[in-house]
Amino acid sequence: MTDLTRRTANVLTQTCGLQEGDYLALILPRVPEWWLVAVGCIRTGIIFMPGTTQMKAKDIVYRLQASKAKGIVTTDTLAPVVDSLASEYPGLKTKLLVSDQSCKGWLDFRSLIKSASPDHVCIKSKTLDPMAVFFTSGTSGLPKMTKHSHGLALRSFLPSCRQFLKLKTSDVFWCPSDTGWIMSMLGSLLEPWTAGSTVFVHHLSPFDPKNMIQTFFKYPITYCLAAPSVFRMILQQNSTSLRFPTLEHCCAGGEALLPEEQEQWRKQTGILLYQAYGQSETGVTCGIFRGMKIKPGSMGKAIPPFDIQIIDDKGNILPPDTEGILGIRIKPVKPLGLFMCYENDPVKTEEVECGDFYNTGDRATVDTEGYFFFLGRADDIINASGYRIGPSEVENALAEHPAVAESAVVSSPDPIRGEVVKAFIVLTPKFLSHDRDQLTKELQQHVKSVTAPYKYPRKVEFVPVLPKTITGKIKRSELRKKEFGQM
Ligand code: BCO
Repeated sequence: MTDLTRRTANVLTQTCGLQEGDYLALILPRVPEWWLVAVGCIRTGIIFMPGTTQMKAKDIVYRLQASKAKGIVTTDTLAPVVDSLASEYPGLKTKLLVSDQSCKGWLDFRSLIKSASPDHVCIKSKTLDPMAVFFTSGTSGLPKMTKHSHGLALRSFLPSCRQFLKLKTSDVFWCPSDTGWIMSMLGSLLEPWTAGSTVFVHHLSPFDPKNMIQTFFKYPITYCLAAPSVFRMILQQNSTSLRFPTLEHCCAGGEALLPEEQEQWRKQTGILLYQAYGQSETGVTCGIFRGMKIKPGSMGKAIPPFDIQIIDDKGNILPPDTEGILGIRIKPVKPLGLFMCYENDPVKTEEVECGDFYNTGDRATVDTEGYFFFLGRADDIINASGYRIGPSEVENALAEHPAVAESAVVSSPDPIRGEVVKAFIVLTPKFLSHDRDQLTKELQQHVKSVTAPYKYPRKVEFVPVLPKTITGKIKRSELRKKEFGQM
């Protein structure tokens, strides 16, 4: 890694001419080059922006424009998509291809690192210098650029943070999260790297829970950190045995986990399923530390240096066992590893400040022993199988289809994915007589083709009108409450 990331740093700065502070889109699947480019960027101060390979042209061009990216690293599948965006975003100074094939106008990363010099001196970055940007969905508008400093990486070295995963050098750690998410940055890179553990990587293309089961039997994996949906999907396979030979510890994060699911996992695998909580803005901030008593349904205790409190909408701390907003203290001192800001968006950055706290937008309670219990989102954001999805992103995609007069997208409960995206659609007159099943499939396919497919509405309901306020605003909360049987 030392040799290869030094070479990568030289490719990025010398061959590509990128400099400290430049933005680089990093859109790769689980291939070694993802690790090399991320660490190469850390060495050089180039700000990298991981993104899922599920992204479509619209998602990519938005990210390039919003960040004014100077470079991109991607695969031969996405290279033609990037080329098709040249007129919309002419600012790319460098395009690096990770492939065994060549592509006109693209630099061949694999051959460049072979010939690059293995000597490189890291920049003297400061803790609070920018390191990476993760795009994260909001209730409205396009995804926000969540900017993180080098503090995100340094946090993994803190003894207090190490207490959470308690990784050992003998651990073989598998975090199957997509390389576009902060969970992968922590679980596949920063945490095992700083602890000296072995990282286990599987291409997982496509994701198949049967394949995951076989992998646990075949390789000496000791530790797995994944979204609860992954563990649920494994349980759903009705395998004859889930007694994995080397697996010792499992932790679920990214979405809510039910006590029944924890119990089912324990019964079938003989291993406890721990919980963690975090966001793109925060990394993992709360969790059941390895060896700590599990309280069913709890996502654990605050991981120092994070001071987490349940607050009201003015930032006042609420007493134990009272429902409120999950707040992370940012004043007088912002904890190491919390995001710096939403880049180019001081208004949204300020909006999430609530007194002395960062308002996570999540509702929760805390008991007298400091265990937190997740209750749900305070806004319209959907968390489907660990993906944070903004309703307007899906509504905008639907609006491009001629059958859709208007739509409202909300979260709906699902036994496997926790929540799924549901679209309530008012049809245009021309499509009123169309076959509804056929139309549902067509609209789902349409969303998959214009934006990252994980956002597509798995449930669709055609309605004559949408509930609205007197000022004409769609009442998503009313629809959501109906889905969850609260009305
Ligand atoms: O289910 P369908 O087949 O109808 O559709 C799926 C895919 O087949 C499809 N798709 C994928 N790539 C495509 C494509 N379609 C067209 N073109 C392509 N290139 O789109 C749908 C994608 O949905 P999915 O990703 O949920 O699919 P899947 O395979 O069922 O995966 C299940 C999970 C559980 C593996 C997946 O949902 C997942 O990885 N979830 C976890 C997400 C995660 O890691 N979240 C953490 C975020 S960071 C965070 O929360 C902070 C915590 C510290």
